[in-house]
Amino acid sequence: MIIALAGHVDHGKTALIRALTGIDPDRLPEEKKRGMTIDLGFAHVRLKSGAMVGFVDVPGHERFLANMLAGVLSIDTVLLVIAADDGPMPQTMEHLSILRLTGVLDLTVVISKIDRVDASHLDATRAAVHSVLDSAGYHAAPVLETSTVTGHGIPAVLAMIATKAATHRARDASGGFRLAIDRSFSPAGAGLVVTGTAAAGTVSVGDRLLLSPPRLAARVRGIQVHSEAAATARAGDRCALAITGPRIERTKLKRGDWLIDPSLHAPTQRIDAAVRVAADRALRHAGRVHVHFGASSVTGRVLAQKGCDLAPGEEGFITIALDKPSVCLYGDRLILRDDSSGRVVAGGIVIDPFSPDRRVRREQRAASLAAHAIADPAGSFRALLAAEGWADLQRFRVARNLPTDFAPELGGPELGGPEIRGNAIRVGSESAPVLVSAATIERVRTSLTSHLAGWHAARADQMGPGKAELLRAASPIPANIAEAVLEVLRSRGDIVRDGLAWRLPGHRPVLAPLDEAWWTRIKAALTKADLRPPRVRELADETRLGFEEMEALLLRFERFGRLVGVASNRFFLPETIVALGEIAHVLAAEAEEAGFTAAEFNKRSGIGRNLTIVVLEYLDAIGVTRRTGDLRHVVRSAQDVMG
Ligand SMILES: Nc1nc2c(ncn2[C@@H]2O[C@H](COP(=O)(O)OP(=O)(O)OP(=O)(O)O)[C@@H](O)[C@H]2O)c(=O)[nH]1
Ligand SMILES: [Mg+2]
Repeated sequence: MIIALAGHVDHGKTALIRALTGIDPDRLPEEKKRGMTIDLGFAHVRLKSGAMVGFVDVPGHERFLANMLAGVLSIDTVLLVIAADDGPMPQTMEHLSILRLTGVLDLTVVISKIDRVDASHLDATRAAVHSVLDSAGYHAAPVLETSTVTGHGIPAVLAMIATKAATHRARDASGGFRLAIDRSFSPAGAGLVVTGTAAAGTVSVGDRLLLSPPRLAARVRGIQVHSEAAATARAGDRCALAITGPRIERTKLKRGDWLIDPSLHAPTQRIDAAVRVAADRALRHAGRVHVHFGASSVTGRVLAQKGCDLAPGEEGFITIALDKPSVCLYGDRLILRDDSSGRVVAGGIVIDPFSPDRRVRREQRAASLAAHAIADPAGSFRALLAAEGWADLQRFRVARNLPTDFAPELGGPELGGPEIRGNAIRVGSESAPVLVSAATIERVRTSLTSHLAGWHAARADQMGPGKAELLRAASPIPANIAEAVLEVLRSRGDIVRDGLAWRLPGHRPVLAPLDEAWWTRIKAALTKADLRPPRVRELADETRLGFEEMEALLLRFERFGRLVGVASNRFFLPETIVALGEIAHVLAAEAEEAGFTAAEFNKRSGIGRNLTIVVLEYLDAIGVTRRTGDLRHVVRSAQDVMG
């Protein structure tokens, strides 16, 4: 169990830890000189039961509020120290507000320095303490009284801690390991050591972790839990990890960086949070803030879901655009401080570490945020799928630090394949599954079917549009999901892919009436020319159609199987090719084993030397003839090949 301290400057937090543990958490020379805590301090004590309890000492001075936040945001149990002579003071109130805004419920108050006041002053302080606890929503918090000078009350505090420790439920250690680094140092001979409170999972000596966001590989060489060597550490443990890594030793580690299981590496710059605004301040929409989570602090801009300021005490959803890639996951506590005044304006928890940056209708956005805020993972995922129409299961697993086999029951008819049971289809790869609801697939099917119907009606002579156009027609669904849905629709036969074109299953392209009229003329010209069809240029001149239009027309006829493009400048009727194949066949039969030459073919067909070469190469290419040196044999009849 870890206990964080809180309270106004000079109220006796550090002295209380010293009295409880015998350890002085103030370690900096500057702190000793000034008698004031500047940075986080740590101490621990073994209780009579054998349980180890850790303490995180924080500075009370408002100037070091960022350090205070780095110490308390991941700790569930807090001792709030209030000096008997001063009573509640501004930082008492601020710290209380921080605890309340981030949902810390387990609070114990210690009225310190009771040796400094007489009985009536103590009564007055007690009354003041109860009054602020009531107004902050902590009326049930126990209140103890101590003096570190006389030792009064110290055993009672230890007894209270022992009671808590006995009933303390160890944090669920499932999920990947996460630890927010609050200190790092390089003791002689021990490489690099980082400390922090493990937020999730377990870690063992030899494990490979990742320093995030910088994404540097690290291996755990040694572990200490509460200053004692250990083979493993788990969620909730205060630990020091000795780490090595090819690039890590030379890196200046920062407080606020994370050591995490590599599968959890996903720095983000846009997060959604459920927050409550401090009782005495408004949270400005589009205002700049310092965001504190884990042990880090980063600046950013608040975008309120409502699109306007949040009033004092109000609860709501916000998106925060962070200035730098940061690490956080669902459920991480956060505190927002106003950029200009530095005061705490709001606090809450991260509900979606990967807030999407796209425009959606406000009602849909509200439904998505409400879904993300649901604590139960399966319930949250189901709500998300219903709100958005699709949901990235792999991202959701990372966001919630869930095992890779987490797959919610979705209900409804079976659509989803082995891993997912219910009313959705899994698209994307096995390792990066995205679920698309049956409703979304139906919606995409309807819109694509009607898009294709319109397309076919407007261009009856064409097969269909390309994929890019269909993906656009499916928007606002992101392209990767639309592409996967397209595959689903194709495999179900709702739409058909033909080469690069997509069409409705019933669609067969037909020639436009004008093209049919042209066909009559061109077919006549080609039939008349018999074995030696005119070139494209000659046809164009003869019909007074432009060269390019003629070429496009002939290509269209080719697409419809009415012509065969034998060379770039000459198109043949299929029956002409069959007739030329027939000549080859006769020549081959006459030549028996020997095969026939190009000259013989030219002589027999009369199509000229140059065209003979072109035609024979074409017959080779389609597998009618086979060439060996200067001779050719027939291997298949042209009638067969041309169908
Ligand atoms: N008489 C008396 N003095 C105390 C008691 N507890 C602390 N002090 C004194 O009060 C002063 C401040 O105590 P700290 O423990 O440093 O206070 P702190 O809350 O840690 O202060 P910051 O870390 O600066 O926020 C020191 O001079 C202590 O000796 C007490 O129970 N009785
Ligand atoms: Mg102190």
